[in-house]
Amino acid sequence: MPTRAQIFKQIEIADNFIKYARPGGEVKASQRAQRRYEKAMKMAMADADDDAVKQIQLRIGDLARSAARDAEPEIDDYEGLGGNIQVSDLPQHARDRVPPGQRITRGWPVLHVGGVPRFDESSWQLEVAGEVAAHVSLTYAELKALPGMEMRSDFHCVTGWSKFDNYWTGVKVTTILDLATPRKSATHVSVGDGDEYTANLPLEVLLDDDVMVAWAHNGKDLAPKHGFPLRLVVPKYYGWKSVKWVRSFELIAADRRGFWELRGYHNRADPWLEERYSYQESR
Ligand SMILES: Nc1nc2c(c(=O)[nH]1)N[C@H]1C(S)=C(S)[C@@H](COP(=O)(O)O)O[C@H]1N2
Ligand SMILES: [Mo]
Repeated sequence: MPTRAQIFKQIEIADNFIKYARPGGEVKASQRAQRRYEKAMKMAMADADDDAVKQIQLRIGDLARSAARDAEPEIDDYEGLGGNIQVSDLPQHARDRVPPGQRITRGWPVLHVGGVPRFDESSWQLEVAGEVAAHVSLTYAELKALPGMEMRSDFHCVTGWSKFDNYWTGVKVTTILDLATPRKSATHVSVGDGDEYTANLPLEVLLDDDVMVAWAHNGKDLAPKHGFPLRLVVPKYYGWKSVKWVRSFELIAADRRGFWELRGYHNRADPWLEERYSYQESR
């Protein structure tokens, strides 16, 4: 019987075909990915592993939709990679900052599903809704008038790259959630980009003082592909929790898996524990 790790190895290979497709090579990459997903599907079915079957189905569905959208090149625009730095070449104090299985990138990869949304300030709003005493809706000007801050943090993507020393400018998420006064019943938050991307986090994680929404990085406005006009930054977890183009915080009374969490990634996503895949959750 195939193990979950073997099934997810196939999924990882498939994902990488898509993520690292060369411009013009998207069709071939998605055919290769399709074959790997099918292989993973056979393995999952042989194991009668219903969770894995559902997760793989979602990914095959994504593949079909992105083909229908004419293979959005933004699925992977691997900009300015500038080479990786070997962990062994880092001084000891910096080595201690690299979670297991990660490598350091000099550039800043761009990673997301779908296209980059256009920013229209006149219709843009940031919503705090759900289990709150007062529904809050902020315009961009109102957001920027809140007490701001700058914070330095490291960023770790589940696909293996880490980017050190990011200076983010923005507002702490607590400042925003406080405006809405979370109800006692609120335990989790579904953070959304206003389209189909969401990530779930425990409320207490979002209330940590290293969690913020940011509009600038290293002193410059974020590029649209990195999340302008606003992105979430959750340094303690893998990058998929740091929702770009963030538009909503929905406070909920129970946990609800987000986009990647439904597709087989770990619900919590602590890079120091290498919580990459959902099959690790039962450990
Ligand atoms: N709205 C949205 N936010 C997203 C994603 C996405 O697909 N859509 N991808 C996530 C993933 S997997 C990572 S690693 C980071 C990447 O941020 P970057 O492109 O600025 O490096 O964004 C996260 N935020
Ligand atoms: Mo990621």
